[in-house]
Amino acid sequence: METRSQQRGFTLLELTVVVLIMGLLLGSLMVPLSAQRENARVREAREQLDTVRDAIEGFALVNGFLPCPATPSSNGSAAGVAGGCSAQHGFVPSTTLNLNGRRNDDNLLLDPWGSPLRYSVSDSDANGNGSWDFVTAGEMRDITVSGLQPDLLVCSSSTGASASACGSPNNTLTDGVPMVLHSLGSDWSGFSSPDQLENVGATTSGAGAYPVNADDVFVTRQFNDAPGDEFDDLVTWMPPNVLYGRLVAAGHLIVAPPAGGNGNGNGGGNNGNGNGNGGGNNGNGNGNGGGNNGNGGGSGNAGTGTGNGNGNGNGNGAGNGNGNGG
Ligand SMILES: [Ca+2]
Ligand SMILES: [Ca+2]
Ligand SMILES: [Ca+2]
Repeated sequence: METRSQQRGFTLLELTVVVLIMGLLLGSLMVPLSAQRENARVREAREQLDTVRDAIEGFALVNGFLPCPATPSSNGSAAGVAGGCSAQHGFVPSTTLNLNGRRNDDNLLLDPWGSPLRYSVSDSDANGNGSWDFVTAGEMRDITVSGLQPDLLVCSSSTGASASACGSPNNTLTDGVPMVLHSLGSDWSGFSSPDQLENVGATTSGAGAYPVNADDVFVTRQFNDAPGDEFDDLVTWMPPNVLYGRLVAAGHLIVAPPAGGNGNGNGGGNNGNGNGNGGGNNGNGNGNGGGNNGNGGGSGNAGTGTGNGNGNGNGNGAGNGNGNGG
């Protein structure tokens, strides 16, 4: 007798819950095709940025420095000039990196939305010799890990940021990186939010006109499609310690300057003597030349830890000394 009540059907509440769950499931299957396509483009762009970053790292492992950005007139090649790059902010040097992919008439590698991928490098000159440290052969090795000062910054907002700082620690995503890669996303042809404008602050000269960054600061944050606060840029970068670690392993970079070296030279003639001492952090050299009117000079090379000394005596005596610190 009492078993009939246990065989009852669903209550109205239970049916309502079932219908609700089915509705949610159907709704999730009915994501508009355009949204699915857009999600696929975002995934494709992220993979593309990763591939380009790997290629740039590979270039650095072979050469010991980063490639310069391409410009609209460099046909996809790294646009280097004496002492640096023709532009700090430009485009992926896809020809130099042998990258495959769709390109435009200026031979610039395009993202899935048809806009050239942006690429920027640090123009820091920590040793003050007038050459950009990260793109000049041998500079990173001379300066060493302890002296390099990459100057590109990625912030979580443009609010409070200056041309060379994020403004506060909690607005700072990176504290100086050697390179940044960047896709303008689907709204590349028109946008107005300050955070997206921070990523493009100028127009390149040359064969085409594409906006590129104008200072050291980039922004990345959550996607948002609210007009005026919209953000769909994709920004990635190479953490300096990742780059340094791999370059050290490859023998292109050392962690700190070597200990100083000593050089001694002795010249003949009347009494020519030269002595040189090279320091690591602060190179010093001393040379002494004997003879009737001896002259001595010396120099030390910080970074390489080498010293050179030269002594000259006027009785045709000359001395040269070279020392290497290790
Ligand atoms: Ca330099
Ligand atoms: Ca955008
Ligand atoms: Ca900027």
